Amino acid sequence: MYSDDFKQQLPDVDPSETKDWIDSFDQLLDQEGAERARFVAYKLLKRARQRDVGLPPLTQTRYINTISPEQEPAFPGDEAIERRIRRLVRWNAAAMVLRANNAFPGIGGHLSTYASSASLYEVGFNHFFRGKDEDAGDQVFYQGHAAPGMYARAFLEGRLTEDQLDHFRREVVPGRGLSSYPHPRLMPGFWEFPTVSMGIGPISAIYQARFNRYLEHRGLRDTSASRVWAFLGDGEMDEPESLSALGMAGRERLDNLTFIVNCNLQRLDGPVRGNGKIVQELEGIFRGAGWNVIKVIWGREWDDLLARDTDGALVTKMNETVDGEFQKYSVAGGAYIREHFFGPDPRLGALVEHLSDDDLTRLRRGGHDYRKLYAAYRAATEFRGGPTVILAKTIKGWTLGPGVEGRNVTHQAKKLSEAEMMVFRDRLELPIPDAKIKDAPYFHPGPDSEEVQYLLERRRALGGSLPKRIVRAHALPAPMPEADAEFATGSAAAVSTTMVFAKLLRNLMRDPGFGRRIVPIIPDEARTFGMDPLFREVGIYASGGQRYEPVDSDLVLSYREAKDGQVLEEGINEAGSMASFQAAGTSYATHGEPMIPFYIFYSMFGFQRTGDQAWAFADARGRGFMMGATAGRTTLNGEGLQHEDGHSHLLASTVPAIRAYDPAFAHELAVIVRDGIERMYGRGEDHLYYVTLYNENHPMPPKPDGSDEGIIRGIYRFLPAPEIEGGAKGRVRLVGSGAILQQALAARELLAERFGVAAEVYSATSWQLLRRDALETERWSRLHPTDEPRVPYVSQVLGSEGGPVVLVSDWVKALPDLLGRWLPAGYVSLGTEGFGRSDTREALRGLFEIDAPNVVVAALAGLQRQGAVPASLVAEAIAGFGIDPDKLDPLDL
Ligand SMILES: Cc1ncc(C[n+]2csc(CCOP(=O)(O)OP(=O)(O)O)c2C)c(N)n1
Ligand SMILES: [Mg+2]
Repeated sequence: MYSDDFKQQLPDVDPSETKDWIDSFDQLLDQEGAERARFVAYKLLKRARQRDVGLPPLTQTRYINTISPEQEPAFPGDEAIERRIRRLVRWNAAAMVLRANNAFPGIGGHLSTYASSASLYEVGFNHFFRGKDEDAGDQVFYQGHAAPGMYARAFLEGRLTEDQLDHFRREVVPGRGLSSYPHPRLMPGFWEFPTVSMGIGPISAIYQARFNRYLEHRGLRDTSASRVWAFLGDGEMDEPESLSALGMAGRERLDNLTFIVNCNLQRLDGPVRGNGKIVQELEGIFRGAGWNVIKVIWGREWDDLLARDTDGALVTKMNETVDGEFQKYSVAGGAYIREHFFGPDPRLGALVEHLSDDDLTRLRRGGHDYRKLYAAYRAATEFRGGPTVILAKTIKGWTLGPGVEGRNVTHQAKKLSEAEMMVFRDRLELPIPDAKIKDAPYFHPGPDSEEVQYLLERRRALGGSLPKRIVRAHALPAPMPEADAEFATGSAAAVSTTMVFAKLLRNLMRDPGFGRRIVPIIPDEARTFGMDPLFREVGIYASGGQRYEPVDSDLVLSYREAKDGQVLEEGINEAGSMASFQAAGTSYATHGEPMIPFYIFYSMFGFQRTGDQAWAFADARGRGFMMGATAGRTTLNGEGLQHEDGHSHLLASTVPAIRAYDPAFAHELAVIVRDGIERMYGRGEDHLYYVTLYNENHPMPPKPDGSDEGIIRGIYRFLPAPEIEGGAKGRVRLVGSGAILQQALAARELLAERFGVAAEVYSATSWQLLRRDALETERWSRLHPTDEPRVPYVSQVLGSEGGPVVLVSDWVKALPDLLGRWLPAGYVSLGTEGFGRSDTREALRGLFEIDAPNVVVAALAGLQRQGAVPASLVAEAIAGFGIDPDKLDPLDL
C-alpha cells in the first residue's frame, strides 16, 4: 500500500506525542551520533513498511538482506535431501549441454545461467510453485537460458528420457528433441510462455498477473490461487520492456506476482554494472514503482559477521563496494578478499581474524543460500497490497569451477575439460567414476531413490509437475447469425471498414454464446476508431472501480470505468497491449478459459514496433485478432511519414502462424472474422489473425454469391468485365485490396469508357495466404513428381487467359510481388514503396501511382506489351491524365 501518499498530509492530531518521538530521535542523534541515528531510522522505516502503514517509498536501503536472520521462518523441508536433489539437477543440466556439444560442436547451450540460479528454482519447485493437475496452478516464466535445469529436473521426475536429453537442441524429428529455450510452439505439452527474447518475459508476466485479476473481477474464473512467477536476468532488466510495466504492476497492487531477478552481476559480455550496484539500482526502481523489494544478498555465513558489525564498518564496506569489485572477489581467492575487502579497515580485518582464507571464499552470496531464499519466497507470497521482487545475488556459473565461475566468458561456456568435470563432480559429491567422466554421463539415482521419491512427493503435494502446458478449454459455438448478417447485404451509405468493424465487434459482444469472452484491447485510440460506445456499453476494466464522476457523465457515451469492465484500455502502450493480448490469447491453455482478444491499434505501431511480441504470441500458441486500423500509406493521409503504414502486411507475413487479411468491404470483414472465430475457438487452431482496417468511407456492396471460399483463401472475382459496345479492344484483370480496391473499380470504368478495354476486378483479401498456399502447392508438386502437379489457388483464379494482370494496393509492391512466380508473365504491381507524407488522399495516390489513372496506364501498358494496343495509346493516356512521366519516384524522396 505505497500509493496512499495522502496519509502524510493528515493534520497532526497529537502534537505532543509527535514531539516526544522527535525529541527522542534528537537525543539519540546527539548522544550516540549520526551512525546510530541512521541505523534506528532505517529500522523504523523498515518496520513501517512491513506493517504496511502506507509509507511512500524510500527507494534504497543498505546493501544487506531485507529479511534479518531473526525474521527468517523455520525451514519446513529436509535441507539435506533438497541439496542432493539440487546437485543431481545441476549435474544433469550441465551434462546435457556438454554431451550435446561433444557430439555436435557448435550446437550451443548454456551452463552458467542455470548454475547460478539452481537454488532459486529448486526452492520454488519444492515449496511454492503450484502445479496444473487440478486447476490453472501458478504461471511460471522461466529464464530462457536456464532451460537445461528444467529439463534435468523433468528427467529426474521420469517425465523426460535420456534419449530426449540427448536431443537437446536437435528438434527436427518431432517429439524427440528438446527446444533450446522455452517454446510452446515446439513443446506444446511442456512450456507455457516464451521468455528468451530478453524483456518479453517480464512484461508478459506482469500483464499475465493483471489478466488473472481481470478474469476474476469479470466473474469468468476464480484465479485467486494462481501466482505468477517470473525468473529474470539482471542484464535483462536493461530492456525497456522489462521495466516499462513496473508502475502498472504497482498501481494495480498485483500481489499475485513475484519477480525473481537473478543478480549474478553479469550479462553476456561482462558485468551488468561494473562501476555501480545493480541490486541497489533495481531496488530503487522497483520500490519507486510501488513494489515490495526483498534483497537476498548474503548467505548465512555472513550473519555472524554482520551481527558483530556494531560500528557499521562492514555494512559501509558492502555499501561502497562496486559490482566489478565483487566480481573480482568471486574469482580471486581468500587472500585477495582478506587484503582488499577486509584489509583496508582494521575493524574489518579483526572481524574475520578467526576465518581462514578458504573460509573467506566460502562466504556465500544469498542467492545460493537455500534457507534465505525460502524466507524470501515465503515473505513474497505472504505480502499483500503489491507485487514483490526478490533480488537474489548469485555467482554466474556457480559450482562449475574456477575456469567458469564468475568469469566474464562464463555465459558462453559450453564445454568443461575432464579435469574441470571431476572438480564439478566432487563438488556435487556424485558417485560417477573417473573413467566415465569424459562422456558426461547422466546421473539418475533411480525412481525409488529417496531423492526422487521426495521430489515427486513435493510436486504431488503442490499440484503436479512443472513446467507443463495443458489445453483444457472447450470449443466455443459459432457466432449467432445476427452478429454479422447485416454486413452481407451491404449498405448504400458510405462507411469505412473501421466503422463496420466497430459495429461487428459490438454485435459479437452481445452474442449470448461468447460475447463476454471478447477482450477488446485498445492503446488509447478508441475514439479514433469509433469504438468509444464500448466505454458505456461494457465499461473499461478498472480493478478498483471508478472512484470519480467522469467529466462527461452527462453524455450518453461517457467514460465509464468498472471493476467488471470488459475493455482493456491500456493507455499509450503498444507493448503493454501486446502483453495483454498474449495473456488473453493464451487463456484457453493457461486457464482453460477461451478468451477472444481483439487488439485494435494504429497499424504502423503494430508489427513495426512490437513485432517481437507478435512472434512471442505465435510461439505461445496465442489465438486472437490484431486489428491494424488507420491502415494504408495513402488512406491515412494527413498524418505523415511516421504514421502512414504501407508495409505492416509485409512484416506480418513473416510470422508463420499468421493469417493476414486486407479486406475491402464489410462482407469480407464479416466472413474473415467469423471464419477466424470458428478456426481458433471452434476447431482449436493456433493462429494469429492480422486484419487491416481503413478509415475511408465508401458504399459497401452486397456479398457476391459464392464468394466465401475466395474471401477466406485470399482472392475472388468481385466484378466481371463490363460489356463493351462494339466489342472490347482488349481484356485486362485488375486486382486490388483494402481501400485501394476502389481505385481498381474506378479504373475499370475509365478503361471501358475511354479506351474500350474490358476489365474484371478481383479483391485480394489476403496476399499472404495466397503465397502460403502457393508455396505449399509448389512444394507438394516438387516432392511428388509422378503425380499430377497441383495448381496454386492464385493461379487457378488468375490463369493465363484473360489479359494482363495489374495488382494494386495501399501496400508496398513487394506484397503482391510475393505472388510473382505464380502470376501470368508480365503482371504489373503498383504500390507505396517510400516514405509517406501529408497531403490529400488524391495527391498521395497520384504520388505513389496507385490511383485510378495510374491503374489504367498500367493496364494499357500491359496490353501494349502483348501487342494488343499501340504505344501511342499508352502515351496518350499518360498525357490525358496529366501524369508527368518524369515526376519524382516516391522511393527517391
Ligand atoms: C532481446 C535479446 N537480446 C539479446 C539476447 C542475447 N542474450 C542472451 S542471454 C544474454 C545475457 C543475459 O544476461 P542476464 O540477463 O544477466 O542473464 P544471466 O544469464 O546472467 O542470468 C544476451 C545478451 C537475447 N536473448 N534477447
Ligand atoms: Mg546476469
